[in-house]
This record gives sequence, C-alpha cells and structure tokens, in this order.
Amino acid sequence: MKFKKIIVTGGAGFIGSNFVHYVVNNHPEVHVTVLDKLTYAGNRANLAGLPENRVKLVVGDIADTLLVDELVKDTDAIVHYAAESHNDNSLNDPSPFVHTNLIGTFTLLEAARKYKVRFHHVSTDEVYGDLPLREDLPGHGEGEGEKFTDKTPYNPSSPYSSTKAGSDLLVRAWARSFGLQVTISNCSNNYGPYQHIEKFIPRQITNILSGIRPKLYGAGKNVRDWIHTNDHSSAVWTILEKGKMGETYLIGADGEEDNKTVVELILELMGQPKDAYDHVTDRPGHDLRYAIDATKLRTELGWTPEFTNFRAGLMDTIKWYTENENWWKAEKEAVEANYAKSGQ
Ligand code: NAD
Ligand code: TDX
Repeated sequence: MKFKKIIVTGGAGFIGSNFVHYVVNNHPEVHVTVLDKLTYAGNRANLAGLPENRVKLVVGDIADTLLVDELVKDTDAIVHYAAESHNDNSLNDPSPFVHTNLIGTFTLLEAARKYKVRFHHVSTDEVYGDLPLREDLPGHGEGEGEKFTDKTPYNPSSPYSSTKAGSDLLVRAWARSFGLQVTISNCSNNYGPYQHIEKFIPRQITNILSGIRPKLYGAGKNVRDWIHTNDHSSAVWTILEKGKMGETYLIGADGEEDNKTVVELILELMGQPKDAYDHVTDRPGHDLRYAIDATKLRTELGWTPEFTNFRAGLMDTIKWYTENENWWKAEKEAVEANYAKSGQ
C-alpha cells in the first residue's frame, strides 16, 4: 500500500525526528503529522527546516483519547515512536513510563482499531532482557555467542523495558483479537546527532566539551549493539512498506562494543588521554549485553544498513555536538546535577 498521510508519534524526539527527515527526503508523496507532547526529550528544533506543507507538528499527549481520535480518523498509518525512553529515569520515577508507554500505546491502538489504520510499533531489544557477556560463555568469547531473535522470550529488567515489553504485548493482542494491521520492530542502541544528552554517547561527548570527565558505570564491561539512527529510519520505513502483518522484525547492524571501549574511543577522537574518565556507581539491575540477529529483516525484506563504520559515525556525531552547542548547552548543568544525586 502507498501511504499518503502518516502520523509519527514522538516525532520531535531523537529517533522519531530522524524518521520524519528520512520520509520528507525520500518519499515526496507522504504528508507527516507529528504528535508529540514535547516533554524534556522533545524539541521543536529537531524538526527545523522541514517544509510546512509536508510536516505538521501537533503538540499533545498520545494518551489524550479525544485528540488521538481526531488525528487518527484522517490518516493512513501510525508510526509509533513516542515513549519515555531512558532507563535511569525509569529507576527514579516509573510513573510517566506506565502512562506513556502503556496507556499511551493502548490509546493509539484503540483509535487504530476504530478507524482500521495500519500501525507500526517501534520498540527496543531491551524487552528480551540481557545476554551473558561473551567472556562468561564457554570458550571465552570464541565464536558468535547467542543473539536476540524474534523468537527470544521476553524478560525485561527495568521499569522502562518492562513498559516497552507490555506495549509490544498490547500490539500483538490487538492484532490477534481485533485483526489490526500491525508490525513491530525491536531495535538495538541508536546513536547520532540530536540524541538527548542524558544518554551514554552524547553525555560523554558533551562532558568533554564542558571540561567534565566522562562517567563510566561500573567496570564498563557491559556491551551494547550500536546502530546509526539513519539506519534505524530506513529499516522502519522498509517494514512499514514491505513488512508482513503481525510480524516482529529485529533491527541491528552488528555493532557490538563494550562501554569502556566506546568511552576510550570518544576520548581518543576528541584528542584526550584514553584514561581521562571516572568509574561511577553502576546502574541497578544493569543489563550485561544486547546483540541483535537481524537476518529476518535482511533476508525477507532486503534491508541493509549503510552507516556501519562506527568510528566514522562517532566522529560525525562529535562534530555535530561540537558545532551545535546551542542545542544542548542550556540543559547540561541540570542533567549532570541529576546524575550527581545518584553518584553517577
Ligand atoms: P526520546 O526520549 O529522544 O524521544 C521521545 C519523544 O516522545 C519525545 O519527543 C517526547 O516529547 C515524546 N513523548 C514522550 N511522551 C509522550 C506522550 N505521552 N505523548 C506524546 N509524545 C510523547 O526517545 P528516542 O531515543 O528517540 O526513542 C524513540 C523510540 O524508539 C522509543 O519508543 C524507544 O523505546 C525506541 N527505541 C530507542 C532506542 C535508543 O537507542 N534510543 C533503541 C530502540 C528503540
Ligand atoms: O553516563 C553513562 N555511563 C554509562 O556507562 C550512561 C548514561 C550510561 N552508561 C552505560 C549504561 C549502558 O550500559 O552505557 C550504556 C548505554 O546507556 P544508555 O545510553 O542509557 O542506553 P541503554 O540503557 O542501553 O538504553 C538505550 O538503548 C535501548 C536507550 O536509552 C533505550 O531507549 C533503548 O531502548
């Protein structure tokens, strides 16, 4: 099906706004309505420069039934990115996570059901819990080790990942019980420009730019599977257009790195000594390793990532934060003060 009008929830956040730019640049026939509450993580500036006749921003809550009904009745598809997205925040106060990730998703699903609208749900690999570190596997990391697939049982660890898992289950139930036309994607850790400075990579880059030493949780052995956000956007579009109804696709680009290696690489790329960082209090319940097997998406839908050189992607990201201090500077002090309260 060709989509003419889509709603992108959370389209003023990091990944959602990247997707809106992707759609405007690659699909001239599509008109986008962004539904975003503009929480601390949403920013109008992320949509700057987009043509007004192609993109409309509606500031509102995805859990607002009347507003959602009004918008959904006039759309071809919903691409649902809006979420409370930060694990550390969910440990301090889970309540907005339950509201947005669960009640918000439920509200959107009910409207999609009423108007029979195609629904793509953007989720995370964290719903599967974590994998053992390779060094703890027999053979001490020789070979691939286990990775997540769409058959991996759900086993979320934090209030964030459990509310994302709950939202995935709602979507699956609405597909089976009500025949809603849905697809789900579970992506690994994204990086790139416009990511909020509470997150690992931009926090360390903006620390160095502010004369603060980077902060590594625990020993820094935890592994994340990094993907450039541009590749996440092309994958979501591919699934929206070609995905089989009711299916789940895992999105990843074989980018596993441990956190210590990433901090050291950022320091090196920014001309600092490799050991100029602090070990700080670990995250409670900290997931050890995420790793995605994206074979299904690659072979069944023909998607391939383009931005797979992590070093080059990090260099571009560092350049963006260096040149766009006005985008993050005002928030830096408050973000660091908040982390300091938990010894991080
Ligand atoms: P983000 O926190 O940068 O952006 C979230 C956006 O949602 C913000 O613009 C915010 O204003 C909006 N929002 C929050 N609550 C809302 C509500 N009640 N109503 C309307 N809008 C609301 O998050 P992100 O990193 O861009 O993540 C986007 C999506 O991708 C999330 O669903 C997240 O779970 C998923 N995801 C993220 C990653 C990652 O590495 N960041 C990886 C896999 C999946
Ligand atoms: O200062 C830090 N130091 C540090 O060592 C921060 C903020 C994080 N970390 C560690 C914790 C994680 O092992 O770095 C890793 C990445 O941390 P985050 O950026 O907070 O990401 P993570 O918890 O892995 O979750 C991310 O990926 C999956 C996104 O925030 C989620 O929205 C997504 O679902």
